[in-house]
Amino acid sequence: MNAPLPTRQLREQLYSDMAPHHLTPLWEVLHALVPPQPKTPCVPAFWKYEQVRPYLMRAGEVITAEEAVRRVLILENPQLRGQSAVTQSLYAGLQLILPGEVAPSHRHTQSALRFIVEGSGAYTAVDGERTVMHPGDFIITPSWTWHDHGHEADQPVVWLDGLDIPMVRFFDAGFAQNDTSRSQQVTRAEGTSFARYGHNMAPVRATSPYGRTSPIFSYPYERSREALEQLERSAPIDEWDGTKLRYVNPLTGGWPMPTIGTFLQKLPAGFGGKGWRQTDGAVYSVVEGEGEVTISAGEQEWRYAFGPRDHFVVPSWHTARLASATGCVLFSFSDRPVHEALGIHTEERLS
Ligand code: 1HN
Repeated sequence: MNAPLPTRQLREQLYSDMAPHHLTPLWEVLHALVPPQPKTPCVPAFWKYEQVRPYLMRAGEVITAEEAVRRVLILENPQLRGQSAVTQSLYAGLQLILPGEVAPSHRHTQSALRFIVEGSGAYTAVDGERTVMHPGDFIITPSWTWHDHGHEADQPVVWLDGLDIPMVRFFDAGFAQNDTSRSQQVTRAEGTSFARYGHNMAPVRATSPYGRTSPIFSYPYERSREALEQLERSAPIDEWDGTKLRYVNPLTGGWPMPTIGTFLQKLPAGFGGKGWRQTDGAVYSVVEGEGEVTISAGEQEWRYAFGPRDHFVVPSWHTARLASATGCVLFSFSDRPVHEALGIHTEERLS
Protein backbone atom coordinates (compact mmCIF):
# COMPACT_ATOMS: atom_id res chain seq x y z
CA MET A 1 0.00 0.00 0.00
CA ASN A 2 1.23 3.49 -0.84
CA ALA A 3 1.84 5.95 1.97
CA PRO A 4 -0.43 9.02 1.71
CA LEU A 5 1.19 11.80 -0.31
CA PRO A 6 2.27 14.93 1.58
CA THR A 7 -0.12 17.84 1.23
CA ARG A 8 2.20 19.84 -1.03
CA GLN A 9 2.46 16.97 -3.46
CA LEU A 10 -1.30 16.42 -3.44
CA ARG A 11 -1.81 20.05 -4.30
CA GLU A 12 0.78 20.02 -7.07
CA GLN A 13 -0.84 16.90 -8.47
CA LEU A 14 -4.23 18.63 -8.48
CA TYR A 15 -2.80 21.70 -10.26
CA SER A 16 -1.14 19.70 -12.98
CA ASP A 17 -4.14 17.40 -13.48
CA MET A 18 -6.52 20.33 -13.98
CA ALA A 19 -4.15 22.56 -15.97
CA PRO A 20 -5.13 21.01 -19.33
CA HIS A 21 -8.72 22.03 -18.54
CA HIS A 22 -7.70 25.68 -18.13
CA LEU A 23 -8.28 25.72 -14.42
CA THR A 24 -5.99 27.29 -11.86
CA PRO A 25 -6.24 27.73 -8.07
CA LEU A 26 -7.05 31.21 -6.83
CA TRP A 27 -5.37 30.70 -3.46
CA GLU A 28 -1.92 30.61 -5.10
CA VAL A 29 -2.38 34.10 -6.62
CA LEU A 30 -4.90 35.86 -4.37
CA HIS A 31 -2.42 38.17 -2.67
CA ALA A 32 -0.95 39.34 -5.96
CA LEU A 33 -4.43 39.89 -7.44
CA VAL A 34 -5.57 42.20 -4.67
CA PRO A 35 -2.41 43.80 -3.27
CA PRO A 36 -2.72 45.86 -0.08
CA GLN A 37 -1.83 48.92 -2.11
CA PRO A 38 -1.29 49.72 -5.81
CA LYS A 39 1.73 47.94 -7.20
CA THR A 40 2.60 49.07 -10.70
CA PRO A 41 5.13 47.44 -13.01
CA CYS A 42 5.89 50.97 -14.31
CA VAL A 43 8.91 52.92 -13.17
CA PRO A 44 9.59 56.65 -13.23
CA ALA A 45 11.42 57.76 -16.36
CA PHE A 46 12.87 60.97 -17.76
CA TRP A 47 13.52 62.08 -21.33
CA LYS A 48 15.89 65.03 -21.67
CA TYR A 49 14.92 66.96 -24.79
CA GLU A 50 18.47 67.63 -25.91
CA GLN A 51 19.04 63.88 -25.92
CA VAL A 52 15.82 63.01 -27.73
CA ARG A 53 15.85 65.77 -30.34
CA PRO A 54 18.79 64.49 -32.44
CA TYR A 55 17.03 61.12 -32.84
CA LEU A 56 13.84 62.86 -33.88
CA MET A 57 15.74 64.90 -36.48
CA ARG A 58 17.46 61.74 -37.73
CA ALA A 59 14.01 60.16 -38.06
CA GLY A 60 13.21 63.18 -40.22
CA GLU A 61 16.08 62.20 -42.51
CA VAL A 62 15.25 58.51 -42.87
CA ILE A 63 11.46 58.57 -43.29
CA THR A 64 8.86 61.08 -44.48
CA ALA A 65 5.73 61.87 -42.48
CA GLU A 66 3.68 60.48 -45.34
CA GLU A 67 5.54 57.18 -45.44
CA ALA A 68 5.51 56.82 -41.67
CA VAL A 69 1.85 57.99 -41.53
CA ARG A 70 2.85 59.46 -38.16
CA ARG A 71 6.57 60.09 -37.57
CA VAL A 72 6.73 59.55 -33.83
CA LEU A 73 9.29 58.35 -31.31
CA ILE A 74 7.34 56.56 -28.60
CA LEU A 75 8.20 57.36 -24.99
CA GLU A 76 8.19 53.84 -23.59
CA ASN A 77 8.20 53.08 -19.93
CA PRO A 78 11.50 51.23 -19.31
CA GLN A 79 9.57 48.39 -17.65
CA LEU A 80 7.01 48.17 -20.49
CA ARG A 81 9.37 47.95 -23.47
CA GLY A 82 7.68 46.72 -26.62
CA GLN A 83 4.20 47.65 -25.40
CA SER A 84 4.05 51.21 -26.75
CA ALA A 85 3.01 52.38 -23.31
CA VAL A 86 4.30 55.05 -20.94
CA THR A 87 2.00 53.78 -18.16
CA GLN A 88 -0.26 50.72 -18.12
CA SER A 89 -3.11 52.81 -19.56
CA LEU A 90 -1.47 55.60 -21.55
CA TYR A 91 0.66 56.11 -24.63
CA ALA A 92 3.02 59.06 -25.15
CA GLY A 93 5.21 59.99 -28.09
CA LEU A 94 7.03 62.91 -29.68
CA GLN A 95 5.92 63.64 -33.24
CA LEU A 96 7.92 65.54 -35.84
CA ILE A 97 6.56 67.27 -38.93
CA LEU A 98 8.83 69.11 -41.34
CA PRO A 99 7.98 72.02 -43.65
CA GLY A 100 6.01 70.88 -46.69
CA GLU A 101 4.96 67.55 -45.18
CA VAL A 102 1.53 66.00 -44.72
CA ALA A 103 0.58 63.31 -42.21
CA PRO A 104 -2.41 61.76 -44.00
CA SER A 105 -6.00 61.79 -42.81
CA HIS A 106 -7.35 58.87 -40.79
CA ARG A 107 -9.56 58.23 -37.79
CA HIS A 108 -9.64 55.81 -34.87
CA THR A 109 -11.56 55.20 -31.68
CA GLN A 110 -8.50 56.06 -29.59
CA SER A 111 -8.59 59.68 -28.40
CA ALA A 112 -5.50 61.86 -28.82
CA LEU A 113 -4.10 65.01 -27.35
CA ARG A 114 -1.26 67.11 -28.73
CA PHE A 115 0.84 69.41 -26.62
CA ILE A 116 3.08 71.57 -28.76
CA VAL A 117 6.72 71.37 -27.72
CA GLU A 118 8.78 73.11 -30.41
CA GLY A 119 8.12 75.30 -33.44
CA SER A 120 5.09 77.02 -34.88
CA GLY A 121 3.10 77.01 -38.08
CA ALA A 122 2.16 73.36 -38.53
CA TYR A 123 -1.56 72.70 -38.48
CA THR A 124 -3.76 69.86 -37.44
CA ALA A 125 -7.14 69.44 -39.08
CA VAL A 126 -9.96 67.86 -37.09
CA ASP A 127 -13.39 67.27 -38.56
CA GLY A 128 -13.02 69.95 -41.24
CA GLU A 129 -11.40 72.64 -39.09
CA ARG A 130 -7.71 73.49 -39.12
CA THR A 131 -5.82 74.74 -36.07
CA VAL A 132 -2.36 76.26 -36.36
CA MET A 133 -0.04 75.05 -33.60
CA HIS A 134 2.00 77.23 -31.24
CA PRO A 135 4.25 76.06 -28.38
CA GLY A 136 2.20 75.23 -25.29
CA ASP A 137 -1.13 74.85 -27.08
CA PHE A 138 -3.20 71.85 -25.96
CA ILE A 139 -5.05 70.32 -28.91
CA ILE A 140 -7.61 67.50 -28.91
CA THR A 141 -8.46 64.89 -31.52
CA PRO A 142 -11.76 63.36 -30.35
CA SER A 143 -12.42 59.65 -30.81
CA TRP A 144 -13.42 58.70 -34.38
CA THR A 145 -12.85 62.14 -35.92
CA TRP A 146 -10.90 62.46 -39.17
CA HIS A 147 -7.56 64.13 -38.58
CA ASP A 148 -4.48 65.01 -40.59
CA HIS A 149 -1.50 67.23 -39.95
CA GLY A 150 0.39 69.48 -42.33
CA HIS A 151 3.10 72.08 -42.30
CA GLU A 152 3.36 75.15 -44.52
CA ALA A 153 5.86 77.20 -42.46
CA ASP A 154 9.65 76.88 -42.33
CA GLN A 155 10.79 75.25 -39.06
CA PRO A 156 10.46 71.69 -37.72
CA VAL A 157 7.48 71.34 -35.42
CA VAL A 158 7.46 68.80 -32.57
CA TRP A 159 4.60 67.93 -30.29
CA LEU A 160 3.83 65.48 -27.51
CA ASP A 161 1.10 62.99 -28.41
CA GLY A 162 -0.92 61.49 -25.56
CA LEU A 163 -3.35 58.71 -26.43
CA ASP A 164 -5.47 56.17 -24.55
CA ILE A 165 -4.12 53.36 -26.77
CA PRO A 166 -3.29 50.84 -23.98
CA MET A 167 -6.70 51.45 -22.40
CA VAL A 168 -8.60 50.91 -25.64
CA ARG A 169 -6.43 47.84 -26.31
CA PHE A 170 -7.31 46.51 -22.85
CA PHE A 171 -11.00 46.77 -23.72
CA ASP A 172 -10.43 45.36 -27.24
CA ALA A 173 -12.41 48.29 -28.59
CA GLY A 174 -10.13 49.76 -31.26
CA PHE A 175 -11.31 50.60 -34.78
CA ALA A 176 -9.40 52.63 -37.38
CA GLN A 177 -9.90 53.82 -40.95
CA ASN A 178 -7.80 55.60 -43.55
CA ASP A 179 -9.42 58.52 -45.37
CA THR A 180 -9.81 58.43 -49.13
CA SER A 181 -8.13 61.81 -49.42
CA ARG A 182 -4.68 62.68 -48.10
CA SER A 183 -5.78 65.91 -46.43
CA GLN A 184 -9.37 66.43 -45.47
CA GLN A 185 -11.38 69.28 -46.90
CA VAL A 186 -11.63 72.40 -44.82
CA THR A 187 -15.30 73.09 -44.09
CA ARG A 188 -15.06 75.61 -41.25
CA ALA A 189 -12.90 78.67 -40.68
CA GLU A 190 -10.03 78.32 -38.24
CA GLY A 191 -11.05 79.38 -34.74
CA THR A 192 -14.72 78.49 -35.15
CA SER A 193 -14.74 75.94 -32.32
CA PHE A 194 -12.93 78.34 -29.98
CA ALA A 195 -15.28 81.22 -30.82
CA ARG A 196 -18.30 79.01 -30.17
CA TYR A 197 -17.15 77.36 -26.98
CA GLY A 198 -14.00 79.04 -25.71
CA HIS A 199 -15.30 82.24 -24.13
CA ASN A 200 -17.56 81.04 -21.31
CA MET A 201 -20.41 81.01 -23.80
CA ALA A 202 -21.96 78.36 -26.01
CA PRO A 203 -24.38 78.23 -28.93
CA VAL A 204 -27.94 78.54 -27.62
CA ARG A 205 -29.01 75.14 -28.92
CA ALA A 206 -25.65 73.49 -28.38
CA THR A 207 -25.64 69.74 -28.31
CA SER A 208 -22.31 68.11 -27.71
CA PRO A 209 -20.84 67.54 -31.19
CA TYR A 210 -18.22 65.03 -29.99
CA GLY A 211 -20.05 63.17 -27.26
CA ARG A 212 -18.12 63.29 -24.02
CA THR A 213 -15.15 65.07 -25.60
CA SER A 214 -14.74 68.83 -25.53
CA PRO A 215 -15.94 70.72 -28.63
CA ILE A 216 -12.84 72.96 -28.32
CA PHE A 217 -10.05 71.63 -30.54
CA SER A 218 -7.32 73.93 -29.27
CA TYR A 219 -6.77 75.51 -25.89
CA PRO A 220 -4.21 78.24 -26.66
CA TYR A 221 -1.25 78.50 -24.31
CA GLU A 222 -1.47 82.26 -24.15
CA ARG A 223 -4.86 82.07 -22.45
CA SER A 224 -4.03 79.23 -20.05
CA ARG A 225 -0.76 80.80 -19.02
CA GLU A 226 -2.37 84.16 -18.40
CA ALA A 227 -4.80 82.56 -15.95
CA LEU A 228 -1.98 80.90 -14.02
CA GLU A 229 0.09 84.06 -13.95
CA GLN A 230 -2.75 86.11 -12.55
CA LEU A 231 -3.59 83.49 -9.93
CA GLU A 232 0.05 83.21 -8.90
CA ARG A 233 0.05 86.95 -8.20
CA SER A 234 -3.31 87.19 -6.51
CA ALA A 235 -4.37 83.88 -4.96
CA PRO A 236 -2.92 81.45 -2.41
CA ILE A 237 -0.33 79.05 -3.81
CA ASP A 238 -1.00 75.38 -3.15
CA GLU A 239 1.80 73.80 -1.11
CA TRP A 240 1.81 70.65 -3.26
CA ASP A 241 0.93 71.90 -6.75
CA GLY A 242 1.83 75.58 -6.88
CA THR A 243 -0.87 77.13 -9.06
CA LYS A 244 -2.54 74.30 -10.94
CA LEU A 245 -5.64 74.26 -13.12
CA ARG A 246 -7.26 71.48 -15.08
CA TYR A 247 -8.56 71.94 -18.59
CA VAL A 248 -12.35 71.61 -18.94
CA ASN A 249 -14.99 70.61 -21.42
CA PRO A 250 -17.06 73.82 -21.44
CA LEU A 251 -20.29 71.93 -22.12
CA THR A 252 -20.00 69.69 -19.06
CA GLY A 253 -17.48 71.32 -16.75
CA GLY A 254 -15.84 67.89 -16.71
CA TRP A 255 -12.65 66.60 -18.26
CA PRO A 256 -11.94 67.61 -21.86
CA MET A 257 -11.53 63.97 -22.89
CA PRO A 258 -13.37 60.95 -21.45
CA THR A 259 -10.18 59.00 -20.84
CA ILE A 260 -7.48 61.61 -20.25
CA GLY A 261 -7.28 64.48 -17.79
CA THR A 262 -5.00 67.41 -18.63
CA PHE A 263 -3.45 70.03 -16.38
CA LEU A 264 -1.28 73.13 -16.48
CA GLN A 265 0.58 74.36 -13.41
CA LYS A 266 2.97 77.14 -12.52
CA LEU A 267 5.48 76.90 -9.72
CA PRO A 268 6.69 80.23 -8.38
CA ALA A 269 10.43 80.94 -8.10
CA GLY A 270 11.80 79.38 -4.90
CA PHE A 271 9.02 76.77 -4.69
CA GLY A 272 9.75 73.66 -2.62
CA GLY A 273 6.62 71.55 -2.82
CA LYS A 274 5.29 68.91 -0.44
CA GLY A 275 4.97 65.28 -1.53
CA TRP A 276 1.85 63.53 -2.78
CA ARG A 277 0.83 60.28 -4.37
CA GLN A 278 -2.20 59.29 -6.36
CA THR A 279 -3.47 56.32 -8.30
CA ASP A 280 -3.37 58.00 -11.70
CA GLY A 281 0.05 57.83 -13.34
CA ALA A 282 0.94 61.10 -15.06
CA VAL A 283 3.14 62.28 -17.93
CA TYR A 284 4.70 65.75 -17.65
CA SER A 285 5.94 68.11 -20.36
CA VAL A 286 8.03 71.04 -19.17
CA VAL A 287 6.98 74.24 -20.90
CA GLU A 288 9.09 76.98 -19.31
CA GLY A 289 11.70 77.29 -16.60
CA GLU A 290 13.76 74.83 -14.62
CA GLY A 291 13.04 72.64 -11.65
CA GLU A 292 13.43 69.30 -10.01
CA VAL A 293 11.11 66.38 -9.39
CA THR A 294 11.82 63.78 -6.72
CA ILE A 295 9.92 60.52 -7.01
CA SER A 296 10.04 57.71 -4.47
CA ALA A 297 8.53 54.29 -3.89
CA GLY A 298 9.59 52.25 -0.88
CA GLU A 299 13.36 52.50 -0.59
CA GLN A 300 13.90 53.70 -4.14
CA GLU A 301 14.27 57.31 -5.16
CA TRP A 302 14.55 59.03 -8.52
CA ARG A 303 15.52 62.68 -8.94
CA TYR A 304 15.31 64.53 -12.25
CA ALA A 305 16.50 68.10 -12.89
CA PHE A 306 14.29 69.34 -15.70
CA GLY A 307 14.23 72.23 -18.17
CA PRO A 308 12.06 73.29 -21.10
CA ARG A 309 10.80 70.46 -23.39
CA ASP A 310 11.92 67.68 -21.06
CA HIS A 311 9.41 64.92 -20.29
CA PHE A 312 8.93 62.61 -17.33
CA VAL A 313 6.46 60.09 -16.01
CA VAL A 314 5.28 59.67 -12.42
CA PRO A 315 3.72 56.18 -12.12
CA SER A 316 0.70 55.29 -10.00
CA TRP A 317 1.13 55.51 -6.22
CA HIS A 318 4.69 56.83 -6.41
CA THR A 319 5.34 59.76 -4.09
CA ALA A 320 6.43 62.88 -5.97
CA ARG A 321 7.42 66.37 -5.07
CA LEU A 322 8.29 69.36 -7.20
CA ALA A 323 10.74 72.18 -6.64
CA SER A 324 11.82 75.13 -8.72
CA ALA A 325 14.41 77.81 -8.01
CA THR A 326 13.56 79.86 -11.11
CA GLY A 327 9.84 79.17 -11.40
CA CYS A 328 8.42 76.97 -14.14
CA VAL A 329 5.32 75.91 -16.05
CA LEU A 330 4.38 72.22 -16.43
CA PHE A 331 1.75 70.54 -18.59
CA SER A 332 0.63 67.06 -17.54
CA PHE A 333 -1.88 64.38 -18.45
CA SER A 334 -3.16 61.27 -16.71
CA ASP A 335 -5.93 58.66 -16.76
CA ARG A 336 -7.71 60.34 -13.84
CA PRO A 337 -11.14 60.64 -15.58
CA VAL A 338 -11.33 56.86 -15.77
CA HIS A 339 -10.32 56.39 -12.12
CA GLU A 340 -13.05 58.85 -11.18
CA ALA A 341 -15.65 57.23 -13.43
CA LEU A 342 -14.89 53.91 -11.74
CA GLY A 343 -14.93 55.48 -8.28
CA ILE A 344 -11.38 54.33 -7.51
CA HIS A 345 -9.36 57.53 -7.65
CA THR A 346 -7.24 57.92 -4.54
CA GLU A 347 -4.92 60.74 -3.61
CA GLU A 348 -2.79 61.24 -0.54
CA ARG A 349 -1.14 64.56 0.24
CA LEU A 350 1.76 64.26 2.65
CA SER A 351 2.37 67.03 5.13
C1 1HN B 1 -2.07 58.90 -34.36
O1 1HN B 1 -3.14 58.89 -35.16
C2 1HN B 1 -1.36 60.08 -34.16
O2 1HN B 1 -2.86 61.38 -35.43
C3 1HN B 1 -0.27 60.09 -33.32
O3 1HN B 1 -0.96 62.24 -34.94
C4 1HN B 1 0.14 58.97 -32.66
C5 1HN B 1 -0.13 56.62 -32.23
C6 1HN B 1 -0.78 55.44 -32.45
C7 1HN B 1 -1.88 55.39 -33.27
C8 1HN B 1 -2.33 56.52 -33.90
C9 1HN B 1 -1.77 61.32 -34.90
C10 1HN B 1 -0.55 57.78 -32.86
C11 1HN B 1 -1.67 57.73 -33.69
